[in-house]
Amino acid sequence: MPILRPVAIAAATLVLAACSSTPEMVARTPVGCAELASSFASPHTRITSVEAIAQGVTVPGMAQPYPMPAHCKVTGKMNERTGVDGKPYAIGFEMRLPVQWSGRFLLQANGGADGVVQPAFGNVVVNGATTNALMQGFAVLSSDAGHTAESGPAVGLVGGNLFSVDPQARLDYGYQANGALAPMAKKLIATHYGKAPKTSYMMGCSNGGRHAMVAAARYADQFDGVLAGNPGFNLPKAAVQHAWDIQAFSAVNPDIKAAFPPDDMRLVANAVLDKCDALDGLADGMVNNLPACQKAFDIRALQCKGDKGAQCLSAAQVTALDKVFSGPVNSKGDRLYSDWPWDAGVGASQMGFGSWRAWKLQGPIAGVPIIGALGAGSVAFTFTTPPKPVAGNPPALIKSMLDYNFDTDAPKIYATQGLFTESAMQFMTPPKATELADFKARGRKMIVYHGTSDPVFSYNDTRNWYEALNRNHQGRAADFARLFPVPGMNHCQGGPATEQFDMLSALVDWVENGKAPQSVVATARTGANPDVPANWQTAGKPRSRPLCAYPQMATYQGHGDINDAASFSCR
Ligand SMILES: [Ca+2]
Repeated sequence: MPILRPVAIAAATLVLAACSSTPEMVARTPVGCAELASSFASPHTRITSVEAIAQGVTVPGMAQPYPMPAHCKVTGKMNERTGVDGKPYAIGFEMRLPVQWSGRFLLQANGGADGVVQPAFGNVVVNGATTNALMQGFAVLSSDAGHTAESGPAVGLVGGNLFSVDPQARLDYGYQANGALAPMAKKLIATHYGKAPKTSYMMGCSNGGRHAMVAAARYADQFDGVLAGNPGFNLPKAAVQHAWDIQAFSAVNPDIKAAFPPDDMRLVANAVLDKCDALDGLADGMVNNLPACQKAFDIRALQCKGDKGAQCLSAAQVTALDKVFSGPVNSKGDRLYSDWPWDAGVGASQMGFGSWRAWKLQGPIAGVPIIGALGAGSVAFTFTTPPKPVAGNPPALIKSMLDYNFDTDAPKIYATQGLFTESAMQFMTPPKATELADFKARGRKMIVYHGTSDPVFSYNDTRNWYEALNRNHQGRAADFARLFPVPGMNHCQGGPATEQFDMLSALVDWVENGKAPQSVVATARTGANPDVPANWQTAGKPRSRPLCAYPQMATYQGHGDINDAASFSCR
């Protein structure tokens, strides 16, 4: 079937003369959904299915069963090959192309160890989203980042990381999959709609936030705007912290979940509120003045004078938390990752994949903290060079963390060997992240948000990155990059927080209308998020707050409903 009719070629030539678009991105005769399977051609790319989906599909996890608009769903594979382990590899992807297209493209970066093509709806928050990119008319792409997660009893809890014995799969996971996907997706858009996207975006949280920051550093030519949530931009270093935490908690009790029962972590959270809540001018259960809080709060004040009781912590518990929040060091005292802020969200115990408790102390799988399951597997297979395989059962994973040596094992995140030509720090982290010279020169825009009670990636690490970026740009980083701390939020979701927001629209407004965001209104999922206190509402309307661009913070104006964002300003 011909893709280009003569008249279309003439039109394409005219467009080529008028602008600098690459030949494959110029206007063409649109190719319908059904025809894409046979008509779309791109190097090393195979379309495996196309499906026209009628309006009305709903997406799990959203605040309501919003109907998705009619769209064309395309699935495919890029760069199919056999790995050094003899297994088949490819960059699996899915693209959803709405009938009513806004002219925008979004690369939805997924999280965790990737390995699954999550549906390409472009949800802007993990849970309770009230909108998504597909609803807003974006063409959305999602991928598995170049490998397929393995499952089953034989691989246990490390199936998501087995890909890492293959050097190319590591590079794809780190950055190369997105580098291959973006131009292909734009070509697919140009084929289907007859014109290239007018603007392109990348969005993700957690490891997806890392993907987004890596794209800002490596692929500034591809994306006009980047939205990075709770970004694991130093993921291998954060993984070293996993071992540090497991060792600290195990010193209190070898059964980590028993080291800090939920009541003890709530005690810590309440003590933080006692010292810090009012420092921002309003005792409302939220710590907006995080810097002042760090000076005011001292975990040692919680230590029992005598026996352990309900209102104090044992000496071993205080030592462990102090160690965890100070961050890992080697025997010379060199800092191996970051310190962490004391905040009101550390008592969050929602047993999903976002909460402080689930990551650090007691996860949803076999009661093992996620840092000891997913985290230990990543350390062993993905961030250590050469890989140091570990069995996928909880005792073996925990033991690998207990045996981890901060003098001899931690340096392996910087190691290369043989076919592994890039270290974990090289393939996972954004190069020259505190410079972003190309990104800025091209006029790109970036929004980063980060829950201040994130248990996986320290908010302090992100704040320090932003401070360094700001120094390197003579105090004017805000011209192109802004950081929005989310008080109390845990890992991309959850916690006693207003964690329902649409940063994507704010980013679009900045990129396309030049309107730099000072604040973004966020809402608490009162009633739906169990970490949100019941009184965070007024007459049934849930609490809202402005999220403020760092270093500003939401400040009560002294009058008006304390559950209404309109009573606050960013100062
Ligand atoms: Ca407060």
